[in-house]
Amino acid sequence: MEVEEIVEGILLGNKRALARGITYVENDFPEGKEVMKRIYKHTGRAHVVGITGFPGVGKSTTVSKLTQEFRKRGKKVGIVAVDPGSPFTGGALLGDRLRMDGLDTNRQLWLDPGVFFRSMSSRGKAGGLAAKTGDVVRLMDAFGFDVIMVETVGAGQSEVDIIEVADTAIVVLMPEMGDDIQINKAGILEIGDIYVVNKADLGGAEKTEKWLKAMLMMDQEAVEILSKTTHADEAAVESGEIFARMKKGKGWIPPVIKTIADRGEGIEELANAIEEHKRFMEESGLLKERRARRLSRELFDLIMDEIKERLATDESLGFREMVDRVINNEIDPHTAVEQILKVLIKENGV
Ligand SMILES: Nc1nc2c(ncn2[C@@H]2O[C@H](COP(=O)(O)OP(=O)(O)OP(=O)(O)O)[C@@H](O)[C@H]2O)c(=O)[nH]1
Ligand SMILES: [Mg+2]
Repeated sequence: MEVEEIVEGILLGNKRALARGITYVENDFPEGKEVMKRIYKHTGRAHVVGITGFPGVGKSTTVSKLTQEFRKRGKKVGIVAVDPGSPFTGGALLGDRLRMDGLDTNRQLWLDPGVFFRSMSSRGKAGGLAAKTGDVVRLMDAFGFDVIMVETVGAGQSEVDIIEVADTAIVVLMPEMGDDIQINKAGILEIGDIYVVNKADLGGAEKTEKWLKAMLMMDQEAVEILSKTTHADEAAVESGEIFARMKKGKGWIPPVIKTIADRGEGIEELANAIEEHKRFMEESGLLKERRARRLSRELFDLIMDEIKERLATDESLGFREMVDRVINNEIDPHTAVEQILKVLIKENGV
């Protein structure tokens, strides 16, 4: 398929073109970059939802049920699963999960023009994975999905990066994970816009819920609001009403939602919370802000990558010679950098 055909196909809602475009991007084909350039102005409409959490907590099950819920609400849903399914946790591949839930990835799913699923392996591409995921999301966005969900295992930095492609970040936990310091270490308490305590049928969900709420309350803004409430508000804290009140203030206090994903319990409430967060982000102007921050970081990374690539491949820039001169104490690193930058800038006639 030619670039032109792929771009037109994507804009017309042709899934084969979309799949091909994703393959090009995933494999770093030059055509991938070309496709990305041309579809860019058709992006920015979809709401991107990231779903992360430790292996086996029920992310795929949640994504699958949310897909059904959003379809009921008339929304078209694109799904990206990054490194889905860890065999040791009993986690199923997201594709299998969708199939089990009646959203057959091979038949029904392909017949339903409103759903598209794609998985990406994270093996061997730790560095560029977040950028690639971002591009795949953009292709789906240009295609016309209303909601794009990205599932990723939240256990390290690259996953935290991936969650940053999201307009709404959901962290899925399960009971008895509450006091686990791993959660703090993974930075998970900073990234969530919505928290889900799944597997509520296992018991102990309330404890985890309370712990989470307490941790999330430590947010400075929340402390301020709380300091103005009296002890008579304790009941309001318990019932969650105080959170609703806080949300009406400046900030967003991440709600904590209990679910039993495999039975679909709590999924409607979760979908509501996602829509509520979307509204909040739009109305407060924070969506624009978040996206702007993301884009400036992306541009910065792309520029750095390009410079590194040029220094490594374009011998006329004299990077290797400069390294040798530094090794031989002929020149200091700072002066070397200044001289290389001069060459780089001159080369482009700036
Ligand atoms: N008891 C119980 N089990 C659940 C619930 N939701 C999902 N599970 C089960 O938990 C296991 C893992 O579910 P997945 O949805 O594959 O979890 P995951 O987080 O996507 O797993 P990875 O992708 O491997 O990290 C499966 O056996 C599910 O059937 C729930 O609410 N309660
Ligand atoms: Mg999964």
